[in-house]
Amino acid sequence: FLKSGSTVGLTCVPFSGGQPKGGVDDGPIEMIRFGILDQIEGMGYAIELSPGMDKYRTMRPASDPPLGRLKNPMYVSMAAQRVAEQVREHCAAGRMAVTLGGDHSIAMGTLVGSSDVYGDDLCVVWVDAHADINTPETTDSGNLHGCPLAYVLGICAETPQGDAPFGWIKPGCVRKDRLVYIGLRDVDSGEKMLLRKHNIKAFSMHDVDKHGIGRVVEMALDHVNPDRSLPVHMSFDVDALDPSVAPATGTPVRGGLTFREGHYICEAVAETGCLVAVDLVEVNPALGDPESLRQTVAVGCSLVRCSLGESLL
Ligand code: Z70
Ligand code: MN
Ligand code: MN
Ligand code: MN
Repeated sequence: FLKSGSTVGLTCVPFSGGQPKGGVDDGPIEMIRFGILDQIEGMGYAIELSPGMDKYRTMRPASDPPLGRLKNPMYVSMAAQRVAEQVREHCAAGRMAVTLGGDHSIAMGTLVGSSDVYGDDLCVVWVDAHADINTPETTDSGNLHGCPLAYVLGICAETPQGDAPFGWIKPGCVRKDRLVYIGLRDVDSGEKMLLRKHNIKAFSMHDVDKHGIGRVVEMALDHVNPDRSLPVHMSFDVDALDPSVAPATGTPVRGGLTFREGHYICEAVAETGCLVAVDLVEVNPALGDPESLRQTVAVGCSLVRCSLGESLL
């Protein structure tokens, strides 16, 4: 899909409205301070940066009452809709769409953007401790970063319409049989029911222990993309990594991917040549001491570089 030596379409999304902790909105700026732009250019890519990243902070509506349990529904919807436009433009121009979050609710936008261009060929590899597939009916927390997949898969009990929050999302723009998870270990009971009901493939940390990361990535890609012929969007939540590797994140869960396992996933997906979009989300520089921050920002940048093929010889 994309030629090597091509352009990265970078979208920075300083957004924290999908969950209650401040600081995750500073994820992108900390990754830029750490040198992600120079690092990507140093690999031989040109960068086309989406304009107006400050708008994500200022577009918060004055009034945004909960919708059932859902918190900040209009803010999350508006921000994700803008992400969708920016990612769509990068994909349509044939750029590798790289999106830096921000909390994981922004993936509603990245997935709508990429699927608008690649259609239902699009495969999604979701790397996360969490399944992020709660519907408005199943969510306990009301935090929308736990819900992005429910909207794009179109599995909410009622499909939002028109100007209502999330009414702009085409339900089913991501196919259930083209989604696969790696790294799960903190899945709500309602989410487990949804995964079973919709027959969605998931490789938990148990599977990583049992088969090893090499087999797990191979099985995951075999499920969504057996001929390695379809475009792949990887959405990487840094909390998939063990908290000893990525401590500065809002919901650390012990027993996660090692440094190498996380990087292996990115390398193996890059190696297929099918990658068209990458999200790197949930880096929260406000959580923990300066060394935790540095370590987490550094690993986030490193995962992005590996996804762009840094370690391929
Ligand atoms: C829980 C919820 C979540 C990330 C926490 C947690 C979701 N299932 N996602 N941290 N990144 O609130 O829906
Ligand atoms: Mn701040
Ligand atoms: Mn998570
Ligand atoms: Mn997530």
